Amino acid sequence: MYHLLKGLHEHLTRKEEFSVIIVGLDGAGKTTLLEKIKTLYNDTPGLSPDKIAPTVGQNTGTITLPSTILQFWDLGGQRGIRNIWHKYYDDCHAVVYVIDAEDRERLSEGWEVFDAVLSAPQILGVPLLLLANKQDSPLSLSVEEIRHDYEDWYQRKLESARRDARYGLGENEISARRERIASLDVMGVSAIEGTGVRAAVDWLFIRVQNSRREAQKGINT
Ligand SMILES: Nc1nc2c(ncn2[C@@H]2O[C@H](COP(=O)(O)OP(=O)(O)OP(=O)(O)O)[C@@H](O)[C@H]2O)c(=O)[nH]1
Ligand SMILES: [Mg+2]
Repeated sequence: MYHLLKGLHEHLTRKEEFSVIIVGLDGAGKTTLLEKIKTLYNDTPGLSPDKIAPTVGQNTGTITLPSTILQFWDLGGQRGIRNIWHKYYDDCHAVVYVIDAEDRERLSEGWEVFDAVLSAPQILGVPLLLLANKQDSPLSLSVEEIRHDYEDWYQRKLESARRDARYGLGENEISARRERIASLDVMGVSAIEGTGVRAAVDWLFIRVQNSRREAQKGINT
């Protein structure tokens, strides 16, 4: 009887685990964000910003929410390390792309890399959140400006692809991409100050739960 009750209790209190990858250019603030998430949600605080060095490889962190464990994988963003990101795509339940909203000179590079993430087939149906980081800086673009900048960049890319038919995108790919852009959620955060970070984690929590339900519906129908 004890074992039966213990098993039942374990079943009822079992927490589901979801993996979230955090990607973006080097210097975007991914590790600062992860450490802030740890500080906000765990008893043991994460590293303070002055202790954070550029990431070579990955950092991980786990937080516990009602009936859910979110495991974060913060992947290094330097050019030479980006080619390992795809190894994490198959097993992730959500993707966070961090853009440095303060660094106008690197926005195009940031969109180039974002575009490659968006078009990875393994994460087509996976919730994707774009975070415009460094909102504490008066030089940063706002969420609206970041969204427009990305849309402008994408239009320019489409136009140059049309001019050069060799690199043209298929119509199906264009419309799939358009849908994804239209439904893209963009949120503003300051990883240093923590502003907007709880809202971003709430978004992830809701979206991983929903996509799990969608997947279950798919299995049951
Ligand atoms: N003003 C401001 N600076 C930030 C913020 N978040 C990060 N930074 C700074 O941006 C720099 C890079 O931060 P990291 O967290 O190391 O960036 P990263 O994306 O992990 O970089 P890689 O590990 O190289 O991929 C550091 O100097 C941080 O202090 C923020 O919200 N506001
Ligand atoms: Mg880092």
